[in-house]
Parts: sequence; C-alpha cells; structure tokens
Amino acid sequence: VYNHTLLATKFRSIEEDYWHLCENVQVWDVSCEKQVAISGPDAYRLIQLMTPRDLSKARIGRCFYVPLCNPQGGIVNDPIAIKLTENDWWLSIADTDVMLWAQGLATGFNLDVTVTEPDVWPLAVQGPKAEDLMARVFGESVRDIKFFNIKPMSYQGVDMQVARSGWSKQGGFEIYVNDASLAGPLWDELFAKGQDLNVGPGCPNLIERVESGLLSLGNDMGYDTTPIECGLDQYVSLDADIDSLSISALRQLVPQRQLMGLVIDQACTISESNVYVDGQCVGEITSQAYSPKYGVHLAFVLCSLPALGAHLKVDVNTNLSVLKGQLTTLPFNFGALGLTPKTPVK
Ligand code: THG
Repeated sequence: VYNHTLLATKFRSIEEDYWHLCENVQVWDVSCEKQVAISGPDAYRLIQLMTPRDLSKARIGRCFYVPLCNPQGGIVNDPIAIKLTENDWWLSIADTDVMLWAQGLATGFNLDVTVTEPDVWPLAVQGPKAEDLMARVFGESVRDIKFFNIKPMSYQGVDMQVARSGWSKQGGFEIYVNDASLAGPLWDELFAKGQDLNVGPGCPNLIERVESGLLSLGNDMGYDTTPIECGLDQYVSLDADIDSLSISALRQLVPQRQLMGLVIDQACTISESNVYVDGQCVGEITSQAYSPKYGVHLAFVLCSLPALGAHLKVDVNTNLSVLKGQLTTLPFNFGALGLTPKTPVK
C-alpha cells in the first residue's frame, strides 16, 4: 500500500521482472504516485517553503526531483515537482500525506493558493523499448521530449501531460492519465502495439532501483534523516537566497550519518540489519538486493560517521557466516568496483 493505494511489487518474480525491464518495455500502473496540485499566485512561494532546492528559475514544462523538508531538515517527501504554468504546479508524491501539510502551510502563511488532489494518475512506460512503443501510441514527436521535460500529448483527442521520467534507470516515459474513461483503452493499446517489443506489465523493481541507487522514502530516508545525510546534496541549494522552511537547519547541520552503498561479493541472505567494525555497530542496512547482473549482493547502509571513521570494510551477518562487505559511494560505480555486467541466463 502506497499513498493509501495498492501498488504491485512483482508480476513474475522480482528477478524475471528485472531482466524483462532491462531488455524490453514494461507498463507500470503507478497511480499511487498521486498528484498534489498547487495553483494560484502564491504557488511557487508555497512549494519553495516546502523544498530546500532553489526553484526560483524553474521553467514551464520542466520536472524537478525535490526533497520536501520540515524545519529540522527531515525529509517529509521526495516528489517530482512539475511546473505546468506560471501559477500551476503538481507534486507527484512518494508515500506520505503531502496535501494536508501543504494546506496547513497555505493557511498558516496566508497564501493565495488552492491545494487539491486532482483526478490525474501516472502510468509509466519503462525500459529500452519504451520510446518506440510510445511513438506508436502518441506519435513520433514523443521522441523529442527530453529527460525530465513534460508536455501535453493528445490521446484520442484528450491532452495528457507526458514526461520523460520514471522510477528506473532503463529509460522511459510517464503519462499523467487525466480521463478515467481512456485509461483502459490506453492500457490495451500499449499492449496491442507492443506485442513485437515483448511488452509486459511491471512495477518499480527492487533489484533495478537498488542497482541504480534510487532511494525509497520510508525505507532509506524519512522524517528523521536529512537530504544531506542521504546523499541528495545536489537537490539542496544551500547557497541560494530562498525562503524555505528547512534551509537554515540544513545550512547549520554537521552530518553525523551518511547513506552509503555496500557490496558483498557473493550471493547471500543478510540476517541482521546492523553492520559492524571490530564488533561495534557502525550502520544499519535500509534496502538490499542480489544483483544478478553483477553477481554481488548490494545494499544501502545508513552509517554513523563517528563510529565508522575511515573504515570501508564492514562485517555483515548472513545465512552463510559473517561476510566482509565493501562500503562505497552512491550511486554504485560498478566499473570502478571492477564489476562487469552479465547477460541473463535464458
Ligand atoms: N514518478 C512520478 N512520481 C513519483 C516517482 C516517479 N513519485 C514518487 C517517487 N517516484 C519520487 N521519487 C523519485 C526519485 C528519483 C527520481 C524520480 C522520483 C529520478 N531521479 C533521477 C536520478 O536519480 O537520476 C533524476 C533526478 C533529477 O535529475 O532531477 O528520476 O518516479 N511521476
């Protein structure tokens, strides 16, 4: 359950879905990624209060990955902010109740905005063959949409926003479906026109997102972690002159923790989330998956910097024994780790 809405976690097995996603095209019902629409003369002001990322120069038709933070710097949500017109934004949210918080801020700061959850539901088309499939359904001009840009595309005479985005690193698009009566026909057309592309149903995939270093709200980050600790520094504008609830806390923060990657060079089942150096706990695993492409077990670990010191090898309790894991920066740089990708066993 994500945003009070059902979301599939797998269709065949997580590993079969993974290989299919990396080689073909999948259609994902990610309607749980709800939209919070903020409209009115103070729309930008409200969004800037919520995020420490500078959106003052944002252009219409662009998408922005933005941490939303409370006054302590803790992460409330990590949506995609979409600027549709000068006074109309959507926040395509992760799994916490943003509308209520936004409405509270709008009231408290006496802002001239309306905050609603519109009847708009994302449908993702992901994978290396996504562009070809989208061109067959929406026309060739869909190929011109650049990464994290969005524009209205006509489907059966109805304009729907279409962005080049999605929660995988395999490439693809997201269709913001705004007409329930067209959702079924659109789904069926994507499957009919994608048969020779081996189209299949899919959903955000654990293996792919861990390999790609995509963080999950509620697992790898949340109210008690800041974007700096989670490695989202590039989405925090510490030096910008912005009016944001969290910016002064984030400027003052001396991070005591850091989210890092962990690589164990064999398949295993991790039996305890704590990891150790010389018997002392130095961090906690927040997500993990075996990578069939690289033949290693991968994890994200929220490390205590004082406890970790300069160590990069940690002890991990597994079903096999205590195994050594290598800590590394995120996203994983497999080449630098000496790992080369394998192709699937068919
Ligand atoms: N699509 C839509 N809504 C969403 C998600 C989505 N809402 C919830 C969740 N996913 C929000 N979280 C993310 C996290 C990362 C990215 C998108 C949404 C992402 N990041 C890119 C990266 O890490 O390379 C690029 C970020 C950037 O450069 O701005 O795509 O997936 N509709």
